[in-house]
Amino acid sequence: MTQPIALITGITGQDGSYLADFLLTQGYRVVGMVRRASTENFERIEHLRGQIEIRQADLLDQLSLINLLREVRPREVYNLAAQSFVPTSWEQPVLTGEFTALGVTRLLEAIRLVDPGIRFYQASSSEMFGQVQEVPQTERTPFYPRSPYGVAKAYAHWITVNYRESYGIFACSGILFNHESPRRGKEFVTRKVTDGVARIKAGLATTLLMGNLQARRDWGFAGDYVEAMWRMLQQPQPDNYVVATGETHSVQELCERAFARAGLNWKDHVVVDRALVRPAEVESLLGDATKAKRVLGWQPRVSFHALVDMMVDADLARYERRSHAQ
Ligand code: NAP
Ligand code: G4F
Repeated sequence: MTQPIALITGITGQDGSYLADFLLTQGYRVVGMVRRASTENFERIEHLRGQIEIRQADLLDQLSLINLLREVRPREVYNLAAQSFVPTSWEQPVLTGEFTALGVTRLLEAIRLVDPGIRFYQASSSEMFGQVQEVPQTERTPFYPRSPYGVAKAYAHWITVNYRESYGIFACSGILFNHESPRRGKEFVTRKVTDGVARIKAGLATTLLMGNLQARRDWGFAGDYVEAMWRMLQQPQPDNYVVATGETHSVQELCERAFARAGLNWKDHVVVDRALVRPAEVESLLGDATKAKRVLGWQPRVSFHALVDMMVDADLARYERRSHAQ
C-alpha cells in the first residue's frame, strides 16, 4: 500500500504540532504548510525535524495553495491555519476575515481545481455558538458569534458544508471546544495563567493581570482533540462533529487550581484589569460530544484538573531549567 500523505496548514501552531505527532504514528508522510517569515517560528515542531516536510504557501494567496496541492498531492488536508486569538479579531477584523474565513474558500477552491477527491478537515470553533442558544451545545445548536473571529469561523463552517453539498467534496467541520496544552500560545487564558504562576514562583513577577474571571469554558487537552480530527476523515461520509469534554469551569477555578498546584494562593496575586474584558463576551460554553463518541469512537482522556496540573508543571520546569542555565 502507498504511504498516505497529509498536508497540515498551521503546522507551527499548537494543534498542528500535535496532529503531526499523531499522524506520524499512523504512518503518514506529513507535509506542513508555513507562511513566509523573516525568522523561523518552528519551536513547536523542533522535535519533528527530519520527520516532516515543510513547504511555503499562504492562505491569502490563491496560486500558492494551488501549486502546493499540485506538488504534494495529499490524500488529506487539515486546515488549522487561522488568526486564532479572539481579542485580535476586534483590532484586525478585516485581516481575520481574510485568513480565517476567505482563506478556507481559497483552499477549497484549490482542492476543487487540483483534486476534488482530497479529504478536507476544517478547524471550526465553539466560538460560533457565542451567546449560546441552548445548553449544552450540539451540532444542531444555532450559531450566535460574538466576535469578528467567531463570525469568520461561522462563514468558514458554512463554506465547508457548502462545498460538500455543491461539489461532493469530502469536507468535514470539527466544532472543537477550547483545547489546551503546554504548547498553547501564552496569550490564551490557560497558558497565561500557568506561565504567570511559574513566573511568580520563580520570583520574576508578583501579580497577574486578568480579565473576566466569571467566564466559563469547556477545556480539554489538545493531544486528545487532534485524534478526533483524523477520525473524522476516516469515516465513509463527511460530516460535522462537536468535540468537547462535557464539563465547564470558570476562569476563577482555573486560577485556583493553577496557583494551588504551585503552593500559592491565587487571591494574593490575581488583579482584575477592566481593559482585558472583551467588548462582547462569550460567557459560558459547554459541549455535548455524544455524536463524536458514538460515530468516531472518540473519548477525551485528560480531565480539567490533570490538564491544569500538566501545564503548570511544564511551565515550572521551564523556568527552573532557565535558572539553572544562568
Ligand atoms: P494557533 O496556535 O494560533 O496556530 C495558528 C496557526 O495558523 C499557526 O501555525 C500560524 O502560523 C498559522 N497561520 C495564521 N495565518 C496564516 C496564513 N495566512 N497562512 C498560513 N498560516 C497561517 O492555533 P491552534 O490553537 O493550534 O488552533 C488551530 C486551529 O483550530 C485554528 O484555526 C483555530 O482557530 C482553531 N480552533 C482552536 C481551538 C483551540 O481551543 N485551540 C478551538 C477551536 C478551533 P504562524 O506560526 O506563522 O503564526
Ligand atoms: O483563552 P481565551 O483567550 O480563549 P477563547 O476566547 O475562548 O478562544 C479560544 O477558544 C476558541 C474555542 O472556543 C477558539 F476557537 C479560539 O481560537 C481560541 O483558541 O479566553 C477564554 C476566556 C474568555 O472568556 C476570556 O474573556 O477567558 C477569559 N479571560 C479572562 N481573563 C481571559 C483573560 N482571556 C485571555 N486570553 N486573557 C485574560 O487575561
